[in-house]
This record gives sequence, C-alpha cells and structure tokens, in this order.
Amino acid sequence: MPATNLPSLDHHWMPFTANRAFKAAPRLVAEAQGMWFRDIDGREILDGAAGLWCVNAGHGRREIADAVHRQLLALDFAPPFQLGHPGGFALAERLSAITPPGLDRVFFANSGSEAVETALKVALAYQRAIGQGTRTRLIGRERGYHGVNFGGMSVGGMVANRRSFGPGLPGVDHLRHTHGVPGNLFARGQPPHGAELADDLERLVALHGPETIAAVIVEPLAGSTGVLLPPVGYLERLREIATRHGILLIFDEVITGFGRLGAPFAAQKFGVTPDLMCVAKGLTNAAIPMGAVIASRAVHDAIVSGPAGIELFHGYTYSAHPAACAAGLATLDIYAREELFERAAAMAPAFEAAVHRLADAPHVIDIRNLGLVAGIELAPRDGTPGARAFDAYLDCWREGVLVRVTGDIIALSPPLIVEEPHIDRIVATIRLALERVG
Ligand code: PXG
Ligand code: PLP
Repeated sequence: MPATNLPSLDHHWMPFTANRAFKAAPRLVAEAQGMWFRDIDGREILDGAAGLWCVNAGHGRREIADAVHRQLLALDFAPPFQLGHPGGFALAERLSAITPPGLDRVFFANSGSEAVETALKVALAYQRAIGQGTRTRLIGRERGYHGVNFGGMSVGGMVANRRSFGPGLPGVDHLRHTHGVPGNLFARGQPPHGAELADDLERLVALHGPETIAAVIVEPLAGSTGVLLPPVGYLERLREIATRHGILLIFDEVITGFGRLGAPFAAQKFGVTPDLMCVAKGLTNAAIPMGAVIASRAVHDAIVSGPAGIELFHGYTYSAHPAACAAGLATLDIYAREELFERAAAMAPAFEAAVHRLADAPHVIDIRNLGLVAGIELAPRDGTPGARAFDAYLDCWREGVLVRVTGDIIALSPPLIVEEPHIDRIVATIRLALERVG
C-alpha cells in the first residue's frame, strides 16, 4: 500500500500497544512469506518471533489459504450448538493423535484466552461432577500469563495486566515463580535449581485445605513473562502433589504447543502429563484464530456421564468454526509432512549455541533457552524498567529483524522453518542493537 493511501490511524485502539507513540511513528507490515515480513514501504524484516509466538510453519502457507478458501465456499458457518460439521470432528481426532496418551477430548474456542477460561470452567465442573463441589479455588503462579479475560487475568501473575482491573475472581491464590534461583544464570536448557518451589502447592493445600482447591494452572515454560524455564524436577513434583490432593493440573501450552520445544507439546518434552491442556496460536499457524482445551478422558467422562441433556453449559458462537478447522487440519498436515517438530529439535543445538554467544554483549545479565525459544535478559536502566529492551527492539526493527520484548527481556521464537543463516542474522542484529543502546 503506498504511504499516501494510508488510512487514518486514529480509530483503531491497538491492543497492548503504546498507542500515542506508535501512531506518531507507525510500523506497518503489508505482506509476509516464509521467514520474512515486508513493510508497507517494501522493506524486508526477518521474523525472529514467529509473529507473536504463533506462525510456527512460517508465513504465507498456500495449503492453509487454499483449505480455508475451499471451506468457506463449501460451508462458511455451522451453528456449533446441537449441530456439527465433519471438520470439527476431524480436527479433534487429528489433534488427539499428537497429544499425550489419555488426553484426547477436545473443546474448541477462538483464542488462548478463551481456551484458558474454558479449562478453568471445565475444572470446576469436573470437581462438582465427581462430588467435590467444595473445590472452587484456582491456583496460578506469579509471572504467569493466561490471557486477558477475567479468569486468566486472575490466575495470571503479571502485575501490569491486573492492577487496573479490580480484584478479579475470588478464591484465587498463586505459587511463587521460579525465576532468579541462585545458580541458574546462563543455564542451557532446564535450570538445575528450584524444583522445591513446587512445594508451594503443598503450602497452599495446608493453608486453604485440599477440599477447597479445584485446579492449578501453569505454563510449563512461561513465555510472555520472559522465557522462564521449569527447573529440573519441578513439573514432576507439581504433578505428584496435585494428584495426591485431588487437584487437577492444567498446562497452558498456548506458546509451548505445536513444536516450539522440539516435541509436539511441552507435556511430552518434559514427560509430565496434565489433566487439561490449553492450546491456540500454532494450532492454525495463526492464519485463522482458534484455541482449544484438550481434556483427559477421565475429566471428560466425569462431566459427560451426567444426567441426560446438555452436559456442559459452555461454548462459543465460533467454537469449531469451519474456516478455523480447515486451517487447523492444513496446518497439522504441514507439521507432519515437513516434520517441523523434529526439525525444531534438530535446530535447537545451533540455536542454543548462537544465542549464548550473546553472553558477552553489553547489558546482558542472563540467557535462557529450550527448543526454539530463548530469552535474553538485560540489566534495566535506572528508573525506567523496560526502556533499554524496547530501544533494542526498535533498533532491531530498523535493522530488519523482528524480536519480542517483555520488560527487559528480549524473547526469540522463530518459525520452526528457521535456518542457521537466519539465526546468525537475528543474533548479530541483537548484538549490534545492544552495542548501540545506552
Ligand atoms: N496463555 C498463554 C500461555 C499465552 O502465551 C494466552 C494464554 C492468550 O492467548 P490469546 O490468543 O488470547 O492472546 C497466551 C498468549 C507476549 C504475548 O507479549 C504473548 C501472548 C499474547 C500476547 C502477547 O509475548 N500469548
Ligand atoms: N453477547 C451477546 C449479546 C451474545 O448474544 C453472545 C452470543 O450469542 C455473546 C455475547 C457471546 O459471543 P461469542 O459466542 O461469540 O463468544
């Protein structure tokens, strides 16, 4: 689009954006293909973030576009309540073939945030269905991100996302986060120390009584909050404590799903199986919005064996939308045909080596990585947390590389089709930016 034909920027109130600064100096992309965006002036920008952790198969996948086009012409919409279409069942069946054994009942939503709300409600309904109706508490974790709706905000633990919006859900408590444990700096892969932080769940059980707690939700690897990895043994311990006290374990795999860590899901990567899993983003390669909750057979059956009639009073107008199902099926085809989850695992060592070369770059105080995700933490500027990393983000953008920043952490999550020269370019651009920012 020629710059002279730009629409007014006044009316679109942008999400999680400094609207005034953005509109004074906008960054607008117009096209994307493979590893690259093109901005409205025709400049190419290498995508080091898979968009927003979501375009796992790379941009502009014709198979997905064609499948969506065909689907919209054949069946644009089907009411999802008391009616179905084959695509929803096909996608649920295909998904259940790549999830951990026992997790094979799929409830569709339209985003990660909706998947989280769905999982929390399913957990409450499950406890009630098995005669444990006093279990209404939900446990999250500090620095967790579970989307922006009221449930996810409440169990989430990012203060800026909570402080303007009142008390949130009642009956929520939080585990401590796992960041900053001594001895973990610059660990490659899972950090060695901190498994005992899972015992926070035991303390909350002691504080509130086990018969009050329905579920605990965590990101197996926290993405938005700056790539915080689970210490070795942490998730196993959380699983054990939850099981022992009749508490459901929910993994929010919105970022970690679909190959990001070199396995289909973090559950498989870490060898820990939750009772419910939230997914979104990579489910459709972000071409059409979609989220889902994947429930264990036990959770599903407890609810769906209730009295005849509607078993769960929950659902969205666009649950299992035909276009999203078509996009999801085409995306899973690409992942399988191109073996992209295996490819992520194969590229991980080169990615790890490249990002850790930044250890001696200015301002860097920690580097964390697993699979094809990395966090590069910077020392904050005095009095202005986040400013240094955001300046580095702008510098990378000007140099033609898209990264993601959160606080003073630069997060990398390239599409799984990334090649070594792309990685080298991303890392070299970050180094240059760090040498330039004050
Ligand atoms: N759970 C997790 C673990 C996520 O990462 C959501 C839920 C919400 O998904 P939706 O589709 O409702 O956005 C996410 C989303 C960032 C950033 O700053 C990350 C996300 C979204 C927006 C920004 O890195 N993750
Ligand atoms: N608000 C109103 C007035 C509605 O009628 C509906 C759905 O019918 C919703 C909100 C929820 O919308 P959705 O199903 O797209 O989440």
